Amino acid sequence: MPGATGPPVVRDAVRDGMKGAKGAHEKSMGVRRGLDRAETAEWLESLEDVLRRHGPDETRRLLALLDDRASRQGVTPPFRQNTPYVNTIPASAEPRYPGDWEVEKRIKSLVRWNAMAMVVRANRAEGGIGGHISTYASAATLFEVGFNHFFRARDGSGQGDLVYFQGHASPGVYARAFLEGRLTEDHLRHFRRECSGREGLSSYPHPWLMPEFWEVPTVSMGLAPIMAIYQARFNRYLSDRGIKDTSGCHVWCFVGDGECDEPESLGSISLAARERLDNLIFVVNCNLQRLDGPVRGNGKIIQELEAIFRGAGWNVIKVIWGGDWDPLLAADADGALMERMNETLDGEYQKYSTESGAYVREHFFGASQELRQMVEHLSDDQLRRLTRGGHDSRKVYAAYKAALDHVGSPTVILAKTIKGYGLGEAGEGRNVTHQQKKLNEDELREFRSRFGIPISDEAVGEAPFYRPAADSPEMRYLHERRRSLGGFVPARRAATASALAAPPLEDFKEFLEGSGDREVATTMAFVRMLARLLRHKTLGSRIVPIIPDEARTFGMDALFRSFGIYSSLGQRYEPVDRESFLYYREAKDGQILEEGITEAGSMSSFIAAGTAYATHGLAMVPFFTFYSMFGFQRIGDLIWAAGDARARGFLLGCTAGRTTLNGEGLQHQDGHSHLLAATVPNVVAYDPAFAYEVAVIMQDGLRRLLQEQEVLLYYLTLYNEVYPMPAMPDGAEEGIRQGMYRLARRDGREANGRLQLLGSGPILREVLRAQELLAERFAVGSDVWSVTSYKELRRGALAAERWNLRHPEGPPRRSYLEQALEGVEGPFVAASDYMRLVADQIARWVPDRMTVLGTDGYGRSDTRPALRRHFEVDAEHIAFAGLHALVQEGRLEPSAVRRAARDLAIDPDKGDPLVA
Ligand SMILES: Cc1ncc(C[n+]2csc(CCOP(=O)(O)OP(=O)(O)O)c2C)c(N)n1
Ligand SMILES: [Mg+2]
Repeated sequence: MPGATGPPVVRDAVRDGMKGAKGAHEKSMGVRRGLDRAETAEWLESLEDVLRRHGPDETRRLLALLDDRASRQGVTPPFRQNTPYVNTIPASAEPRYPGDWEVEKRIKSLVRWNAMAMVVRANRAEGGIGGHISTYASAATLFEVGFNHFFRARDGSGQGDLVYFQGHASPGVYARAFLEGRLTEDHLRHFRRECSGREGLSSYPHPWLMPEFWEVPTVSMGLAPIMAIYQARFNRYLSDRGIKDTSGCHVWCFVGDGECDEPESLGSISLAARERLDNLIFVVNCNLQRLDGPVRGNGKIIQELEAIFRGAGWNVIKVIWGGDWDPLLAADADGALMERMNETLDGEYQKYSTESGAYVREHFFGASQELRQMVEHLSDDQLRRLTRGGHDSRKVYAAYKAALDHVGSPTVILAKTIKGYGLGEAGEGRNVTHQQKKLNEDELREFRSRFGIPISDEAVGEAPFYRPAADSPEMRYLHERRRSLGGFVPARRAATASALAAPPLEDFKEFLEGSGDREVATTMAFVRMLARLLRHKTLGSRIVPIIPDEARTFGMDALFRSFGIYSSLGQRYEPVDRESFLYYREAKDGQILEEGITEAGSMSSFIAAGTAYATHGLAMVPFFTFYSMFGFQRIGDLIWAAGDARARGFLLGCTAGRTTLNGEGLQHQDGHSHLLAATVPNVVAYDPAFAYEVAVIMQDGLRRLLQEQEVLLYYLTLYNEVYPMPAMPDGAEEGIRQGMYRLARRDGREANGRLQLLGSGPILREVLRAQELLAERFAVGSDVWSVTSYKELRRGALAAERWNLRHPEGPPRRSYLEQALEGVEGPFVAASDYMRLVADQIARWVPDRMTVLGTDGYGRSDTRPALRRHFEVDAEHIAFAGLHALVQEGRLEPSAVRRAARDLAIDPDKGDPLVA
C-alpha cells in the first residue's frame, strides 16, 4: 500500500482507511473548501430523495453516472477501498430470523461447554496432550447459525455443501456431533488419544484418521482457503462439462484472521472472482488475535481484508456489531460514533474486550461529550456486554443469507468476534488465550453460570459432559433442523463411488513394443498415453489433466485442440493461432485445467478432482503434470494434505533429474523430489527409464486406484531426454511394478569379477554404457537392473522385516527385494539422477557391498555429459566405482583403479559436487 508519500488521492484514501470514511469523504466533496453548507445540504437531500423513491440499485446507478461524468471532466473520483467500520447490512435491511433463537442459544451454550470440557479433561488426564478452547469459543455462533440454517448435507441427489471448518475449532465440531448423537462420551474422552486401543478423535480435521467424519483437512494454515476456492471452481467444471449438476453445492470456508497472512490464503482470491464463484463463501473469524498476540494491533484487520477482497472483486459483508449497537448507531445522527469506530485500533478493541464497562465508557465513549451522552442510559454492565457482530446469530444469519442470495461473485463475510469468548478471566481476549487448555474450578463454575449449563456446583469441577434428554426441546429442535438440511455435517461418504474398470495392459501395446529407431522421451510417451486415456470410452471423461502453464514444455499442447482448455466463459476471442492445427482452444466443456503459473492452485484442483469420489460420488482421475522441481519442494504441504484428504490420482514430475534437465540450472534441476516423495506415506513413487515401464506403472496405477479403490497418490518422474525406447523384455512386468528387474546380463569376459549395476531414469542408459565399458576395457562382467522404485522396494522390505520381528517362530517372510536378489553375487553399484539417499534406502537389504552414485549438490547449467561428469554419474564414473568395489573385495589391485582413472579420464582431485 502506498504510504503518506503517495499521490494526494491515494494519500486521502489511506487516511480514509485508517481514520474513517466520513472525514475524507467530506473533504473530497469540498465541504471545507468552499461549497457552502446550504448547497451541500441540497445535494445530500436530492440523493436521499432518489434513494427513498427509487431504492439502492437506482441510487447506485446514478452515482456511477455522476462518477463517469466527473471523470470525463478531469475530476479524479475519490478512491475508496473501504466502507465505514459498521455492518454492511444495516439493521433496517435484516431479514426476519427464521429459527427459535432462544433454543438455539441453549444448544450453542451446550456445545460450548462440551467443547471446553473435552479439552480441559484431556489435559487433566494427560498433561501436554493439547487442544484449543479459544478458537471455537470465538467461532461458536458462526458455526451454529450454519448448522441450524445453512449447511446442507449431501443427499442422494448429490447436491449439498462442503464445509471447511477452522482446524483449531475442531472441539466445537466434535461437541456438536456429540449432541447430535453421532459421537459418544467415550469418543470425547478419547480426544487426541488415537492410539489407546479405542476409537479416538483426531486433534484436527483429518480424513485420513476419521474417514467417515472429516471431509477436508484444514489445519495447516492457508491451505483450506486455496483448496476451497479450487473446490468451488471444480464444482463448476463438473457442471460445465455436463458430468454432474452441482448447482446446489456450496463451499463454505471458515478462516482465521491470522491465517490470512499465509500467502496461500489470499493468493488465489482473484481466480474466485474471475470465475464468478457465487457457490463459494468465506467466513473470516476476525477475533483480532492469532497465537502470540493481535493480528493487527496497530491497524484494523477487517478493513485491511475488506480492501483486499473488494479489490479482487468479491462481495464483502462485514459483520462487526451486534444488535445492541443498533439503537446507538441509529442515534448517531452526525456520525460521531461511526468516526470513533473507524479510528479505534484493533489493539484497543482487544483491550476493551478484557476490560470493565467503566473502562469502555471512559476510553471508548469518553472520546467526546457527545458520545458519553449517547450511552448515559446504559449501565457499566450493559456496556461491557455490548456484543460483537460475530456473536449475534441474527447478524450472522443476515450475512449468510445475503451471501447465499448473492449472484455473480464469491462472498467473504468478515465477522468480528472475541477470541476465547466466554472464558472470562481464564482467557477471553488475552494474548495467551490461544494456548489456554486448563480451567480451574472457579473458572469452570463461572463458565457454567454464564452459559446456563445445568450442572451442579458439586459436579462442575469435574467438567462433566452434558447432553440433554432425547425428548428435550433442544434435542428435538437440533434434530429437526438437521433433518430439514438433509443430514449431518461433516460426514464423509466414500462408499458411494462405484469401482471403474481400468484398461488392460494390451491397450498400451504400442509402448510395450518399443519405438524402434525413433527417439522419444518418457514425457512424450506419457503424453501419448494420456491422450489415449482421454479417448477411452468409459474412462475418458473422468480424466482431468491439470497443467500449471507448462503444456508446451511437456509437449502437451497437442491436447489443447482435441480436448479443450476449460473456461467457464468459453472462448470469446479469436485465438492468435486459430489457423494452426494445435491452436489454443478454450471451451466451456474443455477438459484440461490449464491453471496458469500456480502449482499450489493446480494441486488444489488435483485434490478437488482426486477426492470427487467422496465429495461427489464420482471417481475422477487427476493427472497433474508439473516441473518436478516445483512439486514436492514447492507445494509439499499441499501434497501432504492430499494424502490426508485421501485423494487419488497421478502426480507427474516432468523435466526431472538434476543432469537430464540440463540448461536450466540450479533452481530448476530436481535431484531430490524422490527423497521428499519417500516422506509421504501413501505416495507410490516411480522413476522409470523407458516408455514400457511408464505404461506398466500407469496401467497398474489405474487398476489400483479405480478398480481396487486403494487410496494412493502415484508419483512418476518423467524426463525430456530422447532416446530409442526398447521393447519390454519378457517377464519384466512384475518387477516394474514391484520396483526392480534384471534388464541385461553381460557374461563372458569377466576375468576380473562380476558386478551388479542398478540404474533408474535416463541414468540407466549410463549404467548400460558402463556395463559395456567394464566388459570391453576391464574384463568385468555385470548384470544391469532397472530400478523403477526404491520407495516400493523399501516399503516391502520394511514390511517383511517387521512381520519377522513380531513372528520369530514362523517361517520368515521375504520381501520382493530380497527374493529378487537371492543368490545374486558381486558388489553393487547404484546410480540415478537423484541424491544418493534415494538408492541408499535399500542398502540394508542388499546382500553385498553397495556403492551409490547420485546427484548431491546444487545443479548448474551445462550439457548433459558435462553435468553427468560433474555429478559423477556418467558411465565412466559408474565403471570406476565398480572397479573400486572389486578392489575392496580383493578381486583387483588398487593400482588397477589408478590405471582405470587415467583410462576413464577421471581426475582423483576433482572438487566434490556436494559442496560445489
Ligand atoms: C502453516 C501453519 N503455521 C503455523 C501453525 C500454528 N498455528 C496454529 S493456530 C495459529 C494461530 C491461528 O490464528 P488465527 O488464524 O487468527 O485463528 P484463531 O485461532 O484466532 O481463530 C498458529 C500460528 C499452523 N497450524 N499452520
Ligand atoms: Mg484469530
